[in-house]
Amino acid sequence: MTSTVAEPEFVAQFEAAIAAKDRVEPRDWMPEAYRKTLIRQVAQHAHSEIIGMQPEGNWIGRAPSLRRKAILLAKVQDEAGHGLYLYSAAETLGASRQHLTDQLIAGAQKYSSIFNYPTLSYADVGVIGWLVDGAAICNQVPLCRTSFGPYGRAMIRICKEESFHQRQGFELLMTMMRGTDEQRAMVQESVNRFWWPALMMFGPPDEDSTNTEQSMAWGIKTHTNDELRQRFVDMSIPQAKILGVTFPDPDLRWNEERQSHDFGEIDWDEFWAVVKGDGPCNAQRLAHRRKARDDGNWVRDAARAFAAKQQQEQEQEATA
Ligand code: BYC
Repeated sequence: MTSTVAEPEFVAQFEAAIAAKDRVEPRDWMPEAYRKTLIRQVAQHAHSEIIGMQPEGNWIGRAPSLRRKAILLAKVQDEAGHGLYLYSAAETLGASRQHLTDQLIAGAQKYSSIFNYPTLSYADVGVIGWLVDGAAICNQVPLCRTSFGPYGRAMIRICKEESFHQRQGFELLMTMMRGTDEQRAMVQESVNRFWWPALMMFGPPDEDSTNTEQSMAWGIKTHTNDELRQRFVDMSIPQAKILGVTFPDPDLRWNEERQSHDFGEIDWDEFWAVVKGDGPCNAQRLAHRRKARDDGNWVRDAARAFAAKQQQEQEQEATA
C-alpha cells in the first residue's frame, strides 16, 4: 500500500522493518521517496539488461562455431529474462513495463553507461562476460539482501546466472589466450578498451553520488560505489594474471597498508558524457530499442483488441 498520508504507525512499522533488516513488501506502507528511488534504480537496472542484449547480440551471427553461437544465444536470452524479472519487480511498485520502456526511449530514464561502448571484436564477448558480468556480480550480490522483497528475490536468481556468464567469458578468453599471437592480441586490445568503462559501472565517486547516503539508510544499497569498485579491482587482478593480460593503468599497484590495490584516476568527464547521452553508441542503442518497441506495437494492439472483445462478450452474456 502506498499513500501520501504517513500515519505514524505505518512510518514506525516501515522504520522498524528497515532497522531489523526485514524485507519491505509491495503491500506494506512505504514512503513515497523510497518507492520512487526503487523505481528509478530497478527500472535503470531492467533497462540495462535489455539494452545490454545489443552489444553481445551483435556477435551472434558471427560467432566462430556452433557451440559458441549456442552459448551466446543462451546468454543473451538470459539477459532478456533478467530484464523481465526486474520489470516485474518494478510493477509491484506501481510502474508498468510499458510506461518504463517509454521513459527509457524518451531519454527520461537511464541504463548502464557500459552498454554505450561498441563491441569491435569477438574477444569483446569474452571480456564482457569476464569484466562486465564480473562487475555486475560484484554490485549485485549485495543487492540480494536489499530491503525491497521483490527486488532482492529477483537478484538471487540473476546473480546465479551472472556468475555462470562470467565463467563462460573467462573460459572463452582462456581458450583465445591458449591460441595464436593474433588471438592473444585481440584479447589484450579488448581488455584495454573495457577496463575503464567497467570501473565506471559502479557509478560516480562517493563524494559525487547523490543517492548513496539515502539509499543506504533505506537498505536499498548496502555498500557505496567506491567500496564495490575497490572490491572489483582487487578480485580482477589475480584473474588477469591467470589469463596473462594486463590492465591499462600504470598506477595499479598493491598497497600494503590498505591491503588493497591502488588504481589510477577514472576519467569522470567521459563517464558523465556517456551518462548524459554522448557516448559512442547512445543514439544507436536507443534507436534500436525504439524500433523494437514500434515493430512490436501490432502484437500489443492485437492483444488489447482481443481482451476488449472478450470483455464485451462477457458483458453481453451477463446482461442476456
Ligand atoms: N551508468 O547517486 P548515484 C547489467 C547515475 S549490469 C549510468 O551513485 P545510485 C548487465 C545514477 O543513476 C548494469 N548512470 O546513483 C551486465 C544517478 O542518476 P539519477 C546494471 C549511472 O543509483 C551484464 C547518478 O548517476 N546494474 O545490467 O545510488 C550483462 C548519480 O549516481 C551509472 C545496475 O543497475 C552508470 N554506470 O548508484 C547484461 C545495478 N552510475 O538516476 C546486463 C543496480 C550512476 O539520479 N544499480 N549513474 O538521475 C545500482 O547499484 C546503482 O543504481 C548504481 C548507481 C551503483 C549503478
